[in-house]
Amino acid sequence: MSKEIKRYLVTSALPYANGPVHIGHLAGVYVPSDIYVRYLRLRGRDVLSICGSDEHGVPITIKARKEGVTPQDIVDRYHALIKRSFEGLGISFDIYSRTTSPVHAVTASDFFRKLYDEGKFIEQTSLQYYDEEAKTFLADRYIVGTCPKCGNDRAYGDQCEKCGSTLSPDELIEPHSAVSGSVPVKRETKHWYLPLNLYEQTLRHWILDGHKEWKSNVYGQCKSWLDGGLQPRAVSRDLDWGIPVPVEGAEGKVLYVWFDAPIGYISATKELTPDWEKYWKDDETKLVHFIGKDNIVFHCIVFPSMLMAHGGYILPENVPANEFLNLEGDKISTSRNWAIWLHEYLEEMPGKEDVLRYVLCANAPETKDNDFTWKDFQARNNNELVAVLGNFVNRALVLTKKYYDGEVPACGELNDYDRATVAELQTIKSALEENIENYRFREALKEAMNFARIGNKYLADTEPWKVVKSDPERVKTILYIALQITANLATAIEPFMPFSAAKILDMLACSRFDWETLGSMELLSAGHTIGTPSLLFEKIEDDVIERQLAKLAAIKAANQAAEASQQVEPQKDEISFEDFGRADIRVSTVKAAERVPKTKKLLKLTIDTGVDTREIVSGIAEYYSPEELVGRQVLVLVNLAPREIKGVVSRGMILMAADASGRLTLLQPSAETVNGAVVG
Ligand code: B3M
Ligand code: ZN
Repeated sequence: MSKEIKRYLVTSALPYANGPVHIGHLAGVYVPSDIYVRYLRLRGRDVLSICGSDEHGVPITIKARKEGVTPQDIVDRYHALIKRSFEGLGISFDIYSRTTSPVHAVTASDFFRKLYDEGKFIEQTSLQYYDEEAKTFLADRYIVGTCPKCGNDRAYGDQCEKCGSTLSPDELIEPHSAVSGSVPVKRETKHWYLPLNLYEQTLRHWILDGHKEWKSNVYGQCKSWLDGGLQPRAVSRDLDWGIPVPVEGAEGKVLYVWFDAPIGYISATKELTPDWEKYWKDDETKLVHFIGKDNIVFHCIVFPSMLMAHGGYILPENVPANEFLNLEGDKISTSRNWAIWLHEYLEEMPGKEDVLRYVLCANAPETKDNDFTWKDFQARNNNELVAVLGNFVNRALVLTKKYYDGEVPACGELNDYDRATVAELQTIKSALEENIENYRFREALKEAMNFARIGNKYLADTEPWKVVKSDPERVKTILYIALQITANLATAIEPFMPFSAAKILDMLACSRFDWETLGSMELLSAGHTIGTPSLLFEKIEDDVIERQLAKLAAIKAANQAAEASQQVEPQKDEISFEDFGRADIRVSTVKAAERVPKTKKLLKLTIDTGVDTREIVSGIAEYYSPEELVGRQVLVLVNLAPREIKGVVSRGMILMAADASGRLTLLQPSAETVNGAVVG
């Protein structure tokens, strides 16, 4: 018999405080978790929503070093920005804490110490890279060298960002320390490991037998980790930023960030309520972790093993991880600034918080990666929020204002169509609940929007604005029903679009309805006076979207230029002085220029080489217009064998610089030079 659920503990992955939050984080984790907790609150359930900044780990120390500030400066900056951004989008955590909090330091070190004292760790000494100048061990990311795969001389000890290869420091050519630049040496160091293999059977039973209902992407990943066999996992690091390992002789060692961070859920709950143990240790609590797919192993394998090793804690009932959201067909990337940052969205699109919540839910990568496009954002706003939800609510309210001075009219006799409409509306509640309880938020949103779709159709079919002259009593019934549907919408959309739900209640001049009343046609009594109607949503015009697309285009161009500047063609084979001497290069002037018909890249140039005047075809049309070339001096290889190109005999070649992205730049003398001057 399944245990009775008395309370809910909902955690959301702690975002790293080394950068802002973007739409990928929101779609993957925070919008779904907020929908879920808002729904539970509406149903009167006892629920805590826990989150906070994940403030330790190597990336934060790297960013701090790059900026010449302390890691604390970095996390203070981004913790505040992230917290403010979540609040701006209506993400309603009950606490948004941080892992540099004093409560967390105590909680995490006590947790470690208990496992240490009870012999739950393996101690192992291994050889790690050490920087003798900076007197510090080096995490893999702190070792740089040449990638053995592609020759990139700025590859890291764990990854080459140019070719994407996963590396180990031993594979790097000429490895050196990113801290001091010196060549690192190997030195013995002791660390503690959690023997995950000891929990493998228990995990197999708990997950593979006990949670077949988990989302297939989560269940599948857990199965492959378990089938691959679990290994002991390091829970400490040689780093000076993090929670110090609370063991004698562990100077310079801190808890591994993935050991420390999940305990942040527990410490945040402690900060929130003295009853924290009820939520974490009582098996009548339902614990749900909202995360992205890259965190599945930590929340389904590592953290549960830690909790089992410690003893006394409940395990998660579900971990509904989402897949990834892409942006305009490209992977979202913090390092390449290829993202829509939440704080920028809130600045640039004030009043459109619910539009983003709506689009990210409607497009959520619940079972597979999905793509966000600004065109789709505009279409959903204009065709669904404005044209259906906004239009319906506005009509119901404006007509009530117009015909009855804002008073809810009495409902007359229902006809068959009314009854059929009401019956259809009353099927929504259970479908909405079923989908939310099973983390299918895209489907749930469609159900909530059905109140507006059915309402819109009801008004379009009954046409009160036409009937009002011939049958005013009928119109009272029609608008009475339309107003009840509007009141239902305020409840149904609250988890998804809390700002709009509040606006509807305000326009109806009433307070929140109880979730259990969903589907009722008696929420607003006849005679109740509504407030002032206003538009819930505004149409988004093309120029707004074009500005956002232009912003992304500029980011893409900057990335291409940056990548090109990093990619240098390897040097060609050596040639003799005589070899080079055979090339005859002259300073020349462009006398005329025109596009070669039916081609995108070619120009036909008439060139005065000083030796003669000739025609040369050059593939520079994408970079230079004919007008800007006439009169310009260029360098021409004049003794190149003639070639016919698109019907033009081209005699020679104009010298260009081509970077790795293919961008072409003209080479020209630094001062006016006589045509025919020999280049050597
Ligand atoms: N800081 C977020 C990430 O991997 C990571 C989650 C911690 S939850 C305990 O993007
Ligand atoms: Zn590489």
